[in-house]
Amino acid sequence: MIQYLRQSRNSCIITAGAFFPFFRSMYTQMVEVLGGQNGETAQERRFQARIDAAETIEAKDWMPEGYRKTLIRQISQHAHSEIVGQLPEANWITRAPTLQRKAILLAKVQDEAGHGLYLYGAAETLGVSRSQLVDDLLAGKAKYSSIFNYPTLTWADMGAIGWLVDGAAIMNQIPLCRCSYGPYARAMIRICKEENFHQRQGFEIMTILSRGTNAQREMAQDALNRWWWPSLMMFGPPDAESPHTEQSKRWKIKLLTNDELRQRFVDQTAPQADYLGLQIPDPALHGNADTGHYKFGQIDWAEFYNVIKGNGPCNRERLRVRKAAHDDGAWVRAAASEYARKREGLPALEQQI
Ligand code: FAQ
Repeated sequence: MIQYLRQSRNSCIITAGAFFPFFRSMYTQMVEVLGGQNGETAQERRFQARIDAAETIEAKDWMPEGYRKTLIRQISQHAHSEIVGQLPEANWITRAPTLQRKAILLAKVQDEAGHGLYLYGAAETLGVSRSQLVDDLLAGKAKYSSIFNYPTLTWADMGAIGWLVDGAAIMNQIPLCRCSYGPYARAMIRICKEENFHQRQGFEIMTILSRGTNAQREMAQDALNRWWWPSLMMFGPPDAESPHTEQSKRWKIKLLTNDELRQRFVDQTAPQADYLGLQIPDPALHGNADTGHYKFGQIDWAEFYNVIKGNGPCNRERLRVRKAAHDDGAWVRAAASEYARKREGLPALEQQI
């Protein structure tokens, strides 16, 4: 009915507007109030035009509520992934085979904490507090990447995580450096530089193991067997089952779809496995000379949905450890707040000098 009224009113005014400029301006004002044909308001259309023109949206700009909510959801899930993602690797810091390996792994795990902080900071620009986001994570209400719910059983898992998990993360995150929301895009630039180093250190661990003793080669193959399929799941459900992709692409919060990124990852990684002399655990995997892409087998989506519902091998353990770390850090947060409070009472440093 509303649509009918709009159409008949519009056709009437357009005819009159052709003769009288006054009617035309009145018509424009009406559209501002009534919204576009697909129910978008004029403000929303102007916003979409900015996105289409590749303008960057900043925190103080007007944005549709759905855009804000989608960003908060995605950025906070991403931040949680970085923080929870520290746990599987931290498990190996004390057991790294050499002092050098320990130092590298420690630096990597610290980098992940930094990534979490940049991302919580980017989410805060959208009007949500970090403590609220962290509470949601600890209460089990917020998602984080499925990949971090798998156990790290051997040292080769540190290689497989760097090579595959960081490799998948970079594949997904490089396009995000050009996403429409400025604070997120800028955080991603720095994160991607560090992820690149993470991926290389993982590939180097796999190279050393795959050229080592039989036992080391077997350990590397076993890690690849366990991490391959979960790494493909990191990109999210198939496009046909992804409720958010279409709108997120329109808003340029996502630049490529889940399936497009997954395909790029397989195309990049399969030759790397050949170089290592390791076998990707997928009998259906083969290069297709006509398309220039690798075809790969069926992903077990039932496993993916089970993991994101909280029933993966380590979901409960990850949240328990994260919560314990948060509780143990309460005195640090209290001390930092007290320090900040005391400093607020002091004149700025420049004035003191
Ligand atoms: N795990 O409609 P879509 C890293 C959820 S960082 C869990 O396709 P969307 C660094 C999704 O949230 C890794 N949940 O959703 C590192 C949604 O649930 P909701 C994290 C998943 O948002 C390395 C529902 O399924 N990276 O690894 C997953 O358009 C090593 C429907 O899905 C990012 O977060 C999943 N894998 O696309 C750290 C990158 N996939 O909210 C330590 C930014 C989907 O409706 C060590 N995020 N879901 O309840 C993104 O690009 C997107 O959010 C996707 C999902 C692609 C992850």
